[in-house]
Amino acid sequence: MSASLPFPADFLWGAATSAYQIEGSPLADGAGPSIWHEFAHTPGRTRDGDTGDMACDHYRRYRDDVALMRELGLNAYRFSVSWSRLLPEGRGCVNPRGLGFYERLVDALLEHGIQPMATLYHWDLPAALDRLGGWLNPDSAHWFAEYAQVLFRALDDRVKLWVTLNEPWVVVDGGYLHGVLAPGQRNPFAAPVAAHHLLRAHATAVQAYRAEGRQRIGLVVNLEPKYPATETVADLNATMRADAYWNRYYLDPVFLGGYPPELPEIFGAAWPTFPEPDFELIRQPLDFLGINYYSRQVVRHDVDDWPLNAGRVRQARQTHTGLDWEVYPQGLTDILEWVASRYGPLPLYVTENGAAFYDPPQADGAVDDPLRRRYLRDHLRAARAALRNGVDLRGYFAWSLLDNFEWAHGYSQRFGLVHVDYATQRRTPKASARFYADVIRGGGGALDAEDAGGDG
Ligand code: IFM
Repeated sequence: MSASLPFPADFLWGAATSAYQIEGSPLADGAGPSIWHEFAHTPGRTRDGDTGDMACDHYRRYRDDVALMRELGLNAYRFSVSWSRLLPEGRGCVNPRGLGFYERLVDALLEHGIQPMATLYHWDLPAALDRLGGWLNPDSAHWFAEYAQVLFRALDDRVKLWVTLNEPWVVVDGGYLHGVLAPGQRNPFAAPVAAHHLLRAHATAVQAYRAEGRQRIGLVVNLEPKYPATETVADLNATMRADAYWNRYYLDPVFLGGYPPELPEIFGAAWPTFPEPDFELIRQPLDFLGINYYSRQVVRHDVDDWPLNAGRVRQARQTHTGLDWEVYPQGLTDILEWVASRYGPLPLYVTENGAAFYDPPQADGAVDDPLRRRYLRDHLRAARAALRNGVDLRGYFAWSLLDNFEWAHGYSQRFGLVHVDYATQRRTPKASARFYADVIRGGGGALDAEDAGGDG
């Protein structure tokens, strides 16, 4: 394939969001609270006390948002389902009004020729289940499969791509180890247990899907390639540890049947022994893998650091996003190729990729975001390079369709292709959205145009 050849004709050009980050109305129509509702309402947990109470008001404006997707030419949309809208107590009685919202959303997408990719868990565990121990409770796998079954039965005739979990690494690292995300625990002994139960939950839902689902199901992980700062043995070892913790922790058990050997060393006394049969369960064959890619890490051994942080970031300070994440498109090519070679040829999707930059509306209301536009261009080129090198890449989902609630950062970080004025809920496609629409219309050809990406 030459540099200028377009993407495959059936390539999915999408954008992604998640329930708590955009929907608003978290308790509407009989929904139960999620851990994120409770966390955001706890003083001091999010920037400026921001919550998802209103967010992008997507729960009430979803039809307009779907029309906007159509206007931009998207042929796919990745969203997540709020577990506690469907099952207010996390299990037991189904709330038909909660389910009805997702049925109407999926129908609206299909009416507009947009393929839905539905994620079952994007961090918003029902608070009722957290009170029973949440992901630390071994029963969580069964709670999750029961919830998944409700969705499979209702929507498998219309949803062709299902995702069990979004970024289990973040759920555990932020929610159970460092306490910066819901449910806010800081406990190295809890973290590996939560991780293991998430993997069991993923696998149990896949098993349930195989029993009655007819389409395709996969997992989404966040990956960040690790590069040693120097070739010294200490830096190389630190890089291996960082890679095990970030990139192999969830994929090795799913595809290879066991945890990376570095993990017991990293967790020390906090690393438990897991029942052997669990590994057979966890290794369920998947139809695809979704990769969320944002940045890379350059690793240097740091002797004073606790092992989990050994090899903390020493970035070459070039371009960075609003969250201080280095912009490094080559890392996307590298990670896609690494996954394909380590875990075998399987269909891949870039299920999230994007950048937080703040670009306020101009006097005429337009929003110009040259850095995001360039980020998008360069990462799409990087994805295409992986395709050209033989990676079975089936689609790309920009994060995010809309500016939204960026978890503990509240509304201070804007990742959207579309600007949201939170006071009026007015949506304004940014220049990056228009650029993406051009790219989609031309099957990728616009990536090679002279002025692609707004360098100037
Ligand atoms: O906003 C998040 C999303 O919920 C999960 N992946 C990373 C995004 C940017 O931080």
